[in-house]
Amino acid sequence: MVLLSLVSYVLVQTLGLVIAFAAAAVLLYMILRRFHSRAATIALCVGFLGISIFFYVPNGLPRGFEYPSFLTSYGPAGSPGLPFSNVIQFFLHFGQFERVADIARDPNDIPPPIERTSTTTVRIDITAKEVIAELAPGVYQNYWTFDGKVPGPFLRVREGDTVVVTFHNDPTSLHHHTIDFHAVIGPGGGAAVLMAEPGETKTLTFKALHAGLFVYHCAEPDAALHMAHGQYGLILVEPKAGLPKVDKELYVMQGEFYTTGTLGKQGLQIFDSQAMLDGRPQYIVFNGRVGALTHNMHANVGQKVRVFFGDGGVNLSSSFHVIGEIFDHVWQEASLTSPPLTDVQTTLVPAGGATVVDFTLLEPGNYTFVDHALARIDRGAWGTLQVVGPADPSIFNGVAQPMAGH
Ligand SMILES: [Cu+2]
Repeated sequence: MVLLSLVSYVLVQTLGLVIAFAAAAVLLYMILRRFHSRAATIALCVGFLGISIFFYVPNGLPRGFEYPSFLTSYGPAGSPGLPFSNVIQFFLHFGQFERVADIARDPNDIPPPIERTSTTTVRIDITAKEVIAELAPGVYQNYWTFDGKVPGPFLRVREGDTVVVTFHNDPTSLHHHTIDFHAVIGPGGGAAVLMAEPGETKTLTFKALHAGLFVYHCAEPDAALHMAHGQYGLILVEPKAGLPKVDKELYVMQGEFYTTGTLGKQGLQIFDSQAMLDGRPQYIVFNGRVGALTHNMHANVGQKVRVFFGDGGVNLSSSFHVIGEIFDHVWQEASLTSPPLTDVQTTLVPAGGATVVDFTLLEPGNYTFVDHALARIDRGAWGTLQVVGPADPSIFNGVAQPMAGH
């Protein structure tokens, strides 16, 4: 069904226009023939076709085949377009991609805080996998993932630890993949070492020298192209003294998806490289898809909540805000060795960056996480923390009206 919708989309976009122009040309020929000689009619029809092609090729054809192998790139390597042979490969191997029922990483899927007081060797196993999943109801995306979810797994180590990463590129992948850890000091953040062909396994050992919350992402050229398919995650390097205790931790990452179909267009989507270069995503979401965080974030009045928030981009910075809350602490740009800011409403998170915030829940109700460039909530960038417990009228009192998302 999904494949059929894609095929019909391409046919309608590309062949539909050709057929329409051809039919118009035939009609034109029949009309002109009544008034002109054969030679004059043919000359007029050729002129008509020439004008049609002149307008159609730059507008219709690139949209129809959208997979732009033709894009120019001045980047250091690769192109944001994909080789046209990938289209054929994709259809030939369409059956081998795993259909993931829910691409969203559970925001509660975080390893517990580190209790040990000494350094150790931590072993991490990650698999790059290309899958098909829903980006929004009825809208399907070919995701490139770490461990089959977006974002990739939340990794947690302690400052000074030695980290051994074993990276597999699943045999069903069509592309090379790798990982650039922003927590690594060394060429490419390890990307050159971990570069793996489909079916290959690579290993990297690094020392986590700096505490902080770091983004990791695929850096296989073109890196933006891979990140715009969902390949990013966070690695927390806890400071030696640890972080102040909280009652609940949540893992949220913002990301963009560039589809040729406009917002809400059903079926399997073709990636729009030109929109990515232009920085015009159709979807801006938390944890991989529209609606990923609407039902799975719960807490109680009196609890202190920490959010590890990262921005996978690939183009946009995020103005992270929780509606109805004030951040008690913001470790700005996820620097855990600097003192946190206090009493912050909205914090700016750069593409390829992160933040750590905590806040205290004083009133029951729904608290909506947003990118406060608020038009982006219409593209999917929101989630809801549901808080239960006793109300305190001395802090907040009034008759609440029903309000979606609040
Ligand atoms: Cu990749």
